[in-house]
Amino acid sequence: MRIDVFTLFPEVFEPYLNLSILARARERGLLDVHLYNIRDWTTDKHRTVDDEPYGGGGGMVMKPEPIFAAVEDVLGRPPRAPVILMTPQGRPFTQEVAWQLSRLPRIALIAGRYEGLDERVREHLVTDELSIGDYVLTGGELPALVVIDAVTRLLPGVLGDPDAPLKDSFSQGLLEHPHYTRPAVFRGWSVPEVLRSGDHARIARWRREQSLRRTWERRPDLLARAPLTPEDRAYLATLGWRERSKPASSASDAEAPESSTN
Ligand code: 9D3
Repeated sequence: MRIDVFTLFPEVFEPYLNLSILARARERGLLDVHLYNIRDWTTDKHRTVDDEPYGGGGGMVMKPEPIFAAVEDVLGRPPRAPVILMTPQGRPFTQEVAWQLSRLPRIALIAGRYEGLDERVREHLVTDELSIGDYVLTGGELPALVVIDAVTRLLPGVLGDPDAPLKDSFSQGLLEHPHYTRPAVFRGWSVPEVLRSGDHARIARWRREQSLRRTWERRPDLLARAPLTPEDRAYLATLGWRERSKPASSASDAEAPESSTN
């Protein structure tokens, strides 16, 4: 997969892209990231990328010309791949969106700065807009890295176990069960006996129940969409969960769990 990134701060991306799984994916040719500095497409002496907003008010707005020039130079005119703008107003970036993007041969990401960019970029260049969540960052660079990271680990061959991404908690629709490693006792805190029992059926059941319990306690909104077996439902019922009718719902209208001990 090829990802072209358009940014005013390409140097922000390099250290992270050169680490661990992303570095290996790049070395192996599974991921081909190209970083472009939008400022390189300015034509004035001061390399101006922003200007005051029409209509007044504070802040600065990214000028359209260098962004159009950069993207069209690299992707053609019209661009021959999706052009995705990272913006707080975008549609939510989820694991499902990551899967969809991972199936594309090429995408372009625009990371904005300042109060935003000229609306004509959105209207006539951008094909999709993504947000990574409801909090305010100083720019689109970290969101672009988040997208690259989440998408790359889904590319065929990137992870050792080809089924690993399918087992991810968000692909399963539930939060993960607890994990333990040696030592069996640390500061007097023991690893749950079941995990050392060697009884794989019992271990699988325990993990499933922990996963269901955690999801119910922390993210009850996820349960409405998760694929649940009759056994799952029976276990959840013992925790106080009741099957709800499912409107096209959001996190805020899911029923909260009782506060509980572990
Ligand atoms: C002053 C009004 N702000 C809107 C909330 C303007 C504004 C703030 C911060 C415009 C851009 C930004 C920088 N953020 C991003 O570019 C961004 C972002 C984010 O801040 N949160 C979650 N996802 C994203 S994707 C891009």
